[in-house]
Amino acid sequence: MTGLRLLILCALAAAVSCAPKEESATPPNIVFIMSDDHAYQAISAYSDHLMQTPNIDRIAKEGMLFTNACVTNSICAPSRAVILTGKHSHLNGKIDNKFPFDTSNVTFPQLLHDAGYQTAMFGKLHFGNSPKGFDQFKILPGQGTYYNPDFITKYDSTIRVEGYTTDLITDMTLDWLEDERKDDQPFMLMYLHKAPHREWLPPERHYKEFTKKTFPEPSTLFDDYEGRGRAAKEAEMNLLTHMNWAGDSKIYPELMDELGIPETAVWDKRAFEREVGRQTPAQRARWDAVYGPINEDFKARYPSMTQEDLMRWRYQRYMQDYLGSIAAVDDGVGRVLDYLEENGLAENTLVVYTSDQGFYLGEHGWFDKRFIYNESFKTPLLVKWPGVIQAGSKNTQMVQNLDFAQTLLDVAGVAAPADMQGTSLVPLFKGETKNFREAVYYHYYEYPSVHMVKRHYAIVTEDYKLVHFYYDVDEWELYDRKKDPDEMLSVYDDPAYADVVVKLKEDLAALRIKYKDSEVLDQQYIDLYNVQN
Ligand code: SGN
Ligand code: CA
Repeated sequence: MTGLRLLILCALAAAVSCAPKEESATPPNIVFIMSDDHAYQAISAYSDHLMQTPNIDRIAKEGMLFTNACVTNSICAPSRAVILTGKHSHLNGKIDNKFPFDTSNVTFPQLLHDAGYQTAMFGKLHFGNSPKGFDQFKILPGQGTYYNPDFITKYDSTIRVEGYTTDLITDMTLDWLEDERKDDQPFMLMYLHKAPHREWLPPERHYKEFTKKTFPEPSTLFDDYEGRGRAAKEAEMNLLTHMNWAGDSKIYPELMDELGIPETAVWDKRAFEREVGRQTPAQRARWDAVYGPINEDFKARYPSMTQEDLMRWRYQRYMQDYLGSIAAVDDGVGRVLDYLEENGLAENTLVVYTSDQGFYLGEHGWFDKRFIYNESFKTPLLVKWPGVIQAGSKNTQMVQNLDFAQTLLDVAGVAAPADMQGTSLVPLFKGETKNFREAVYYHYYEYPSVHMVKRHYAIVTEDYKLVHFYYDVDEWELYDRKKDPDEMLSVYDDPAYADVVVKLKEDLAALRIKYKDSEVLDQQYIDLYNVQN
């Protein structure tokens, strides 16, 4: 071999061995997309019986669909606190929507920022304080509104922007990518929708379309809550009896008076004004052109409607608005994915789509969340990461929102603090199939409060769910997840399950120790809650 040939070969070998090194030396960008109250039942990658979500589905087509992702505490701000801190609610302190978030918690965006990531957040945070570790943010105050919303900006001013919230959050996200993103830094972007949170208000293009549709009813719409304990019976989230007429079903307050329909909650009509009343006269006229005839039709039918008819009507009204507001989220996700592709960013960007928790779409006759029962315990999770996650893959492991912080730190090559309590999902992204974990721990606190879902903690395995409701009850429930996927019958007192109960109680006690939860903490949070309320 001549000297020259040897030189060329060496240079080639060096180039080849260098190539992967160089790639792994460029940390991937992260786009974390989260919506608020988006049920997995309303994502066509999971099931298309209600609607099509072609853009959200793209993430699963090009990446991985998690079919058993769940939360640790099914409510908005606590879920967000778990996601940011990688710690259960009882340790990060944000046990419910009312407690302020303790900003001395270390969050994963702060760590990514310290490690050289450019960071930005747009949309709903719901903490009562601004996020730390962000180069840029525009967030909705509290729950935010759908039409002509206010935003809190990084520089503490509040701006009011005309338009539809979901589209505005998307515009802000795209503007940041276009105008502020730096080429020489990886970025971590949190794109956080308010939709489809109550009161479920779609943009004009979608309310026109969705108010004409009829949706299949869930088999448990007329659940009578027999077979379970007091918690399910006493919860206040039934479509027929607890949904607001004006605020939720969009019956005009004047028509309620005319028909003699009382407010469901004392803030029923106020909720309508708060949202619908925010529109400009021109927006309102277009809204009335669609919702006016719905009110007329209801007025004509109401006198002859049975309770069953009313339940069915309210379910359809609910789905039309809820799913219509998701259609706009899907449009926005499509615009962001297109931007990444068109600007050469898609290849080195990990994209997550999730929700802060699941939601009831009429299952058990309910709306809202909070319970550990499936529809609110599970949450959508779709992740794409070109070159790492195999396109079109599915994962059935019990992963939790508790895992997100460590996962995203791992993706970026940043060490996670030892006191974070989740586990990185990166091995799962790479195709690891061995059992990820045996059981997950769950703890819900916000009671007594809106919807009246009792405090409970639980252990969930592939096969069972063992739940302890406490505070003003002391009741246990056990569900056989394989035999009773709709969770209609607690088998806690069934002698056939006596051994299962014993074993799961031991495992639950061990999980409480592992995650540093305890009866002492339960009581402390009850005392604190009572002081606050
Ligand atoms: C509001 C809603 C409730 C909802 C909570 C918490 N009522 O109070 O239905 O459970 O927020 O939601 S509303 O008519 O005022 O919207 S969360 O997503 O913030 O946890
Ligand atoms: Ca929520």
